Amino acid sequence: MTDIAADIPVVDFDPFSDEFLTDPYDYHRRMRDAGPVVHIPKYGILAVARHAEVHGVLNDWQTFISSAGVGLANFRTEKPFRPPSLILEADPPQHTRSRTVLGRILSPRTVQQIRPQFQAVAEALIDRLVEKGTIDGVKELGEAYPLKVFPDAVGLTEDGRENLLAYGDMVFNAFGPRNQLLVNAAKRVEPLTDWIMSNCQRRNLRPGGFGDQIYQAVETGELTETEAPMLVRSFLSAGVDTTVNGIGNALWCLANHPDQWDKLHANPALARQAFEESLRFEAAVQTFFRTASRDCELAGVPIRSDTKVLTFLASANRDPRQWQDPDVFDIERRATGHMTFGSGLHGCVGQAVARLEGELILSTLARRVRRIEPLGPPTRRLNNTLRALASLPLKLHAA
Ligand code: HEM
Ligand code: OVM
Repeated sequence: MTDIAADIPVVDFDPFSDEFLTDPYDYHRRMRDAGPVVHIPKYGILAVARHAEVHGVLNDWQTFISSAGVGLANFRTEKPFRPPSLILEADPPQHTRSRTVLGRILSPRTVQQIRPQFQAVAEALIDRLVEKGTIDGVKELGEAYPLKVFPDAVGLTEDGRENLLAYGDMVFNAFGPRNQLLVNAAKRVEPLTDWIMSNCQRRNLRPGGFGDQIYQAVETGELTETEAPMLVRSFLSAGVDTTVNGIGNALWCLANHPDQWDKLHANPALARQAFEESLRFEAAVQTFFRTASRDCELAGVPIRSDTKVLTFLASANRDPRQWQDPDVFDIERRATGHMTFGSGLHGCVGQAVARLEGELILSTLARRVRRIEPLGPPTRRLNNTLRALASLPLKLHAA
């Protein structure tokens, strides 16, 4: 642990406790109001919860690095639970090598190409669910859709795809402390590691898919043989649980704000904006860490080299210093500038794919469903990083 100046405002709660994770918003407000940088003694870390400082930290990658890990663990002193990601947990120049390839594979042109297929699956799935009427919005829509379209696009075989959910749950829990959430997730995922790594091998990836395209970068000399499977692993780690919860949270927002649903139903062209506002309002990814690479200052606050800094993306999204009426869910507001995809060098490389999935689910629902009725309260799935639902009982009223 590094020494932290005594005059930095202290907040004495645990951002990875069940109470905090269940309902973080009041804690977020207290952190924002305490100061631009706060001290969380429980973990010997600093944190930023205002939009300006979250943005500032994420856009200064030389001072606030990722290669010491973007979770609580400091890779300089603690062994990572798995070999570090070559993109997420890397700084330039390694980051640049990886990002160039993944950025090209997930380019706007690719997204245009996959759109018809992603749309057809959304329509077939939603037709079936509307006919059924009563559904679990998490299992049957939030999970079912990404679990079909994303592995198809990567080029995975059919069997075992549900393993991606448990793996993602583990990866995102592992950014937090070794609490009970992580211990439980680790137990579930232990038998799946072999499946994951074997699905990162070229022989198991359909020619032409995102996974195979990573291996094509080995042929051109951009990547090495050992880098390729590790970057496929990044897709399998980051590409499913994120959109599952992005879609699940959007359904939850819309089911609970019938006036906003009515607007979307009247004008399905608002689907993209509605998904963006849901990402702001209920951020699927709540937090990421950085590590100070040198003694520095942030908003006038001195920070020692090697200090872990926790960025509260979800809190930046509701900072009244940045947003008008931040606690109002309004699908017609300009929600861009939210921090749910991060910002700067590491800003989500998959965000165009994520937006495509969200848009297609919401526009298809808007056209086929008159009303989304919540049937009782949802249940939460607590995760150290993700804002996730376990179930969301809904009745879909056909249009
Ligand atoms: C990076 C969120 C979907 C792949 C990130 C970061 C965030 C994020 C916050 C930045 C991490 C940091 O700064 O340390 C989300 C959310 C998603 C989503 C909320 C869905 C709603 C996806 C998808 C893919 C993906 C669909 C894959 C196709 C990645 C990768 C990185 C990343 C590989 C690392 C980028 C880098 O370090 O340069 N994502 N993501 N994400 N995301 Fe996403
Ligand atoms: C990766 C990775 C894992 C989890 C999340 C993520 C949000 C990336 O393995 O590169 O981005």
